Amino acid sequence: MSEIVIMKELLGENKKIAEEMRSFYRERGVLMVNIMGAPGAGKTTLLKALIAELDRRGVNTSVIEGDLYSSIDADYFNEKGIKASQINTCGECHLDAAVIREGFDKAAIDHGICFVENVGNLICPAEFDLGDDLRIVCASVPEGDDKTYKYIPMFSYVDAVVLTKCDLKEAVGFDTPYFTKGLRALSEAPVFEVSLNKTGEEEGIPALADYIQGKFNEL
Ligand SMILES: Nc1nc2c(ncn2[C@@H]2O[C@H](COP(=O)(O)OP(=O)(O)O)[C@@H](O)[C@H]2O)c(=O)[nH]1
Ligand SMILES: [Mg+2]
Repeated sequence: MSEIVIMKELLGENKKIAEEMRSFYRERGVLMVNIMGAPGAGKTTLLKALIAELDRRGVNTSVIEGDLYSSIDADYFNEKGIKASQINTCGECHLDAAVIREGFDKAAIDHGICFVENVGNLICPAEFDLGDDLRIVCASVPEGDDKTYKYIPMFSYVDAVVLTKCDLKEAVGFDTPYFTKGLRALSEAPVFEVSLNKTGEEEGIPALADYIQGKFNEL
């Protein structure tokens, strides 16, 4: 069982802590990647595939898992030999920079990529700087193609969008140009289309890994 960090309160000075921590992560050669998205958007599934791909490429990774309760996801990564810590927010709808500092203590690496899986929510996480370098939102196809019109702060905040569950596009009638048009009104963030279904077919992971590894190499 992973050790769990309980998020007791939100600190008002979040931005200040985030800036301090960004410098700290930089000094250690760590790229902090904040993965956001609705519950069930495919964040954990994406992280599993992405980390396996980066591992094959020899890139050092760790994970900070944010969930309301449970340590299932951190346990999975620890069992795979990936350093992972679990933050339980006990009802809070987002993570903040101070709690990520604690999570990093338990999943500390040097010269690598630390992924944060934020709490499933398209609203609050866009307001809290975690001291991260790269902000990615997972938008899953079954959620609908209108989300870029409805969650404006989130889609304005992110550096990249991962369109997950693309294998379901036809089944749910997802209109990709409509989704992208909404995004382009807010941002030039690149869109990565990914499919990771249970039949084992994987699409889109190498391109996303190239993008993230490129950001790491720029540090
Ligand atoms: N069909 C399909 N299902 C997916 C895909 N990615 C994730 N899922 C499923 O979606 C559900 C939620 O995924 P999960 O990674 O736990 O979402 P999270 O809550 O955002 O971390 C699980 O049942 C996954 O197997 C995908 O690309 N295609
Ligand atoms: Mg998850």
